[in-house]
Amino acid sequence: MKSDSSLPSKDTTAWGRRRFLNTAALAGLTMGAAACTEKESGAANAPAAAPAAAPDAAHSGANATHLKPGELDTYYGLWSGGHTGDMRVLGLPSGRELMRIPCFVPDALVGWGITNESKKIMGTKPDGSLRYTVGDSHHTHASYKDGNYDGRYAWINDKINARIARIRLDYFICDKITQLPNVQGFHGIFPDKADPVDPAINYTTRVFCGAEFSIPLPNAGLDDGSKYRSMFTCVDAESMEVRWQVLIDGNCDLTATSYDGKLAATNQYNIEMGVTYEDMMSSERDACLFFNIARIEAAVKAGKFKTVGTSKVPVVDGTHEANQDPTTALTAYVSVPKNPHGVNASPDGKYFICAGKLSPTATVIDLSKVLEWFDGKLEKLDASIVAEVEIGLGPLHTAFDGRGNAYTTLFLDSQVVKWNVDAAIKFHAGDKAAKYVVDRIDVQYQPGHLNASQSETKAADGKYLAVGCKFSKDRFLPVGPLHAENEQLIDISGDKMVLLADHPVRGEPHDFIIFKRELLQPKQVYSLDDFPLAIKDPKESGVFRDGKKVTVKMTSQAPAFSLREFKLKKGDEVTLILTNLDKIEDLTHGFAIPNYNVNFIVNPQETASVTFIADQPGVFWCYCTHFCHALHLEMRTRMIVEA
Ligand code: K7E
Ligand code: CUA
Ligand code: CA
Repeated sequence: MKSDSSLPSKDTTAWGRRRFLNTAALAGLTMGAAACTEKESGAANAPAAAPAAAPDAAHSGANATHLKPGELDTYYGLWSGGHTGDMRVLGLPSGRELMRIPCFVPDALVGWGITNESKKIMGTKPDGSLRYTVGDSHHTHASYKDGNYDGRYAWINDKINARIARIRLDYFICDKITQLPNVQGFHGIFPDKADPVDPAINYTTRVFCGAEFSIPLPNAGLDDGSKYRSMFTCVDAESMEVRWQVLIDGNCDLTATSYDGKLAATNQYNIEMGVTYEDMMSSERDACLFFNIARIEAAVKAGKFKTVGTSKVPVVDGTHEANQDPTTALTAYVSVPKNPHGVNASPDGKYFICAGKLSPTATVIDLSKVLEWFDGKLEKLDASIVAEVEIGLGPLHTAFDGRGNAYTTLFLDSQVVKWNVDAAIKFHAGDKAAKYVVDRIDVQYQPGHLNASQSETKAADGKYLAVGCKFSKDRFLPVGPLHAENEQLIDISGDKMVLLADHPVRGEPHDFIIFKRELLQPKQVYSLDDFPLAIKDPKESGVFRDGKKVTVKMTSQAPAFSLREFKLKKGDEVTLILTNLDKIEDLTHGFAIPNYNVNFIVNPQETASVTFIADQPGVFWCYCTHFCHALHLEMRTRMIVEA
């Protein structure tokens, strides 16, 4: 057993608290059935030995976080927003939140879920109201070209309603949302990085989605849990239509893709296909399930699929039974220890790494060997496992520095462990002198996701590592029972990890990516032509009546709307279209209608519209809600609804 007892142990208060948390977490989360308990771990597993970073050690890393006023960050971070169902844009290393891009849940600042344009993207019921107003976003990843981000798109999942949203990274807006058919608990998401067949397509054209929960197919309320199934879904990156699905044994969780486009994978924690947590952890090993993308698409092309329920999406058979012959198999189930969590692709393109969660291990799978198996040249699929090493308690997610080191969160240990992949492979191969654990750092507390700058690209640069801690406990001023979570930034440029900063974050921190700012070229002013309803000249403004249907056309130019008032009749169905004719960067106007539940913004050269029934007679001062001018408060128009 690997031991890194060379690292100093210090019985600080933080250390004591960590022990307490571990015991509680183990008791509460795994009912003592995890591979080991805290007590045993000291003897049986790599001991968690690093002292907490002393407060005075903060900011002493080579990479500072503090930016002077006016200084710009050097990295963008795209963060999944958790329950607010949005994507957060951060500047790093400062950790400043720059933007929230609403996707799945209405947003009162921009009028997301209020304007007709955003409602169309979010999806409505027949009566025009929003189909969903809750979301739970976990994972976000961006489009690739040549193994690095190309700044076109990012995608984000909604676990509650199985929706995938696409963000345009030129305007930082959500432009499409697709609900996946016949799945629940859509969790992992990852774009491909190349086409498996056509080498000219060295960029993202597919997005893979893993469904965590199994359900009856079709979902007709079957109670027999053994018949529930889960599927792996491929969405077209451009059209956002669902291309195909794979029926599998077990479930999906996180998702990873290879740099050559040939393989995608999902970790599976429920190969038992259990419906209770005891069932789900009854097996000592679960799996990392690989998908042979070229073969799946050939099968779809050859018509070797069925459909489920009312969905027309082709579903191919990826079950064990149908994929016994490696040379025709669409899927390959590599065995990994008990209830693994994240699966991450190393930046050298060689490995997928599964974190053990209920096993204190990380499993390194050699992708070239998985491909050999698909070619019929590797007898045992599990021979693709080139390392399975103990790293600490509750491993969840892994990031990379581009120098051969992996960084894995240890949920139960409240640590990040830095380990060397090559040394782990050597150790696994029998070289017991190979020291693969390089460093450990305490984090505060119970970390889930982590990611390093450029970690999931070929250009991993090993500078910053951010960690999403699920608990903040004593790190911030108390604000009642609901605590902020704690996102921490760590300098990984040297041999030792150095904690740089704590940032409170509204729940629930999950996945994020960090990349160089040069990779994005955001546009700051829209083009009028982007909007079919644009009112290009203030002279086109007015009230246009067609029976009870009324269209109000208006423009904004600081500090005035083009209409000083507009008259409606009670009961009119009103569509109000507003174009912001201001062309200046940062000159946004808002439009609120009192008592009508309307508020939205129009950015420079943007057009937005709202539709409502003028059901309350009276005078309503519609006003600009976005400070735009010295006469911002005077920027109003009267909506007069005649009884
Ligand atoms: Cu990506 Cu948080 Cu949904 Cu792991 S999950 S922590
Ligand atoms: Cu326009 Cu304030
Ligand atoms: Ca299991």
